[in-house]
Amino acid sequence: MAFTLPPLPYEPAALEPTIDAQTMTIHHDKHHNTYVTNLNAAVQGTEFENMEIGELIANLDRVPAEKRTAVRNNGGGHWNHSMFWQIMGPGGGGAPTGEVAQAIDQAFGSFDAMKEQVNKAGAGRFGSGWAWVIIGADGALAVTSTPNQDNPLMTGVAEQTGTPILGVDVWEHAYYLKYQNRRPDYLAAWWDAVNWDAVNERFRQARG
Ligand code: MN3
Repeated sequence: MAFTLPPLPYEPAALEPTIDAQTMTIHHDKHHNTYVTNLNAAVQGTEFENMEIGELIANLDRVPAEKRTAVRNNGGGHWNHSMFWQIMGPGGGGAPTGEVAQAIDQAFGSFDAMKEQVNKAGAGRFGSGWAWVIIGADGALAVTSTPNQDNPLMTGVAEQTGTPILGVDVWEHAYYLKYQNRRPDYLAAWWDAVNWDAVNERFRQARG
């Protein structure tokens, strides 16, 4: 069984004006699709093609050395983007809701304080990567960042290990058509697209 590209859960224009339709279409149909294609090429005919993607990227040490980089980059890309589409949505933004709102206040003092940390992590990530809010080893929310398509589930690879409940793509392909070199502007605007119901669902699932 091969990994498959999940459909965008809304129209490509649904996140405008925060993210333009052309960026969404290229990002999903081309970039994410390429990660899926390359991941499948790497794991075809191995036991790894039947693993759940989160389990696969959390166990890169089990992948043979000659395939590990391909699985790390493309498996990470597949997981990261599958999450990214889900935690955004039309009519998103505003203040966090539900249980995650309380956890944010506990960990960071306020939503604004958390946003500032995430935006700083994203703006400070040299080159391409992601900024994340994770449930860390101590069970509390924390902000971290990874290069390339690395993911906090990756042991010994990610800057900090944990379960992401939210992540923002800071590769240029995520924002360049609309924001050009202004990554901080993209990050500041991005929160208007966040689907807090979806983030709450991830938070609940991660806590078990
Ligand atoms: Mn991307």
